[in-house]
Amino acid sequence: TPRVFSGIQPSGGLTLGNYLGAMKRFVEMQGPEFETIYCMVDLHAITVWQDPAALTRNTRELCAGFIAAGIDPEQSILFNQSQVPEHAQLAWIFNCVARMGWMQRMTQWKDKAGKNQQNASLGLFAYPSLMAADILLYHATHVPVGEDQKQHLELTRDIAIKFNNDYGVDFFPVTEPVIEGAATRVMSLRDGTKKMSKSDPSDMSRINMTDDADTIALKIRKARTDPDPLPETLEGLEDRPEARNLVNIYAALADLTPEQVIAEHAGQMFGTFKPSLADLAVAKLSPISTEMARLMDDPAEIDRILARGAERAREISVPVLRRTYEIVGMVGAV
Ligand code: AQP
Repeated sequence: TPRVFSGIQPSGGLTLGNYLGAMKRFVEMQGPEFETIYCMVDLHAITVWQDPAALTRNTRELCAGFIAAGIDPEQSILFNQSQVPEHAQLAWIFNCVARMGWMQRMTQWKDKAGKNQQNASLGLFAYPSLMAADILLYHATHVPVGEDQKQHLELTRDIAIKFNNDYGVDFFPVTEPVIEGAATRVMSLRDGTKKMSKSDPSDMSRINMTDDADTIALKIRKARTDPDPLPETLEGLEDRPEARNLVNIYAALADLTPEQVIAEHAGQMFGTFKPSLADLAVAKLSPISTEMARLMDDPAEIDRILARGAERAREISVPVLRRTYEIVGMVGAV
């Protein structure tokens, strides 16, 4: 069976962007067709400063989020990255395969490092190399992600190809990004040109998976829009990024296409559309947040689930790393 791998950073609370762009897709891919492996990528999170206590709490809360959204830790392998040391070990090998120029071209690096690149962490620069290790350690072929991760996945392919060429092997597979659904790029509620993000300083820019019903409704009501009604066709949303974003969110939550949403709501003003969207969002998200809160009452159980997940992950990662070391020529690898 083909293998799916993906991860989410415990760098803050989960957002609606993470849910629609990634987690909802993870749940949909869980089934007999794929072996599914999902990871809290704490090593990625610390590429920018994380308060230690917050990192611990966010990692457990993210695990609760996975389970509450529908990931079954028996069926999928669900674990925390730093508990499987092979990720960091393979990343080092890939740091020696990848080229500086490849990393320099990454838009996430440019965005997150900002103007003062000299002051960004070395880890932030090497982020895509660790991500390649995450994926290739499991020989995963399918990687569900939001649109923003497409470039990193292309780099994962480049690393796999270069490793195979350099060492004359056919060891690492070429991975396929799975970027599907109506909301592969959920935008900020305050600015339709910026993606919704955990680390945006404005809490009004995002919907958090832990927001209560009133907060969700308030954020949607206050979301930036334009004064025009919803158009008759999707083309009418070109150059209206905020309107397009709300339609996409509606579609993804309702499991419809944006075309279907437009067909149902054509001609509506946002004063009418926004309350429908808020009701839909609350109906879909509050069962998840209620379940997250319940799971968070028992952190010891979450830690047990993560420990068991790490054990299962290592059944795959240990032999792959050993074989990699052997290919590279490291003494003691066999
Ligand atoms: N706005 C988004 N729309 C669609 N998908 C999104 N993802 C993130 N934001 C959106 C997808 O969620 C997965 C996990 O993302 P991540 O936590 O690893 O990192 P990120 O992309 O950097 O997410 P954030 O929320 O913006 O975190 P910070 O602020 O810490 O950088 C990925 O599949 C991503 O595509």
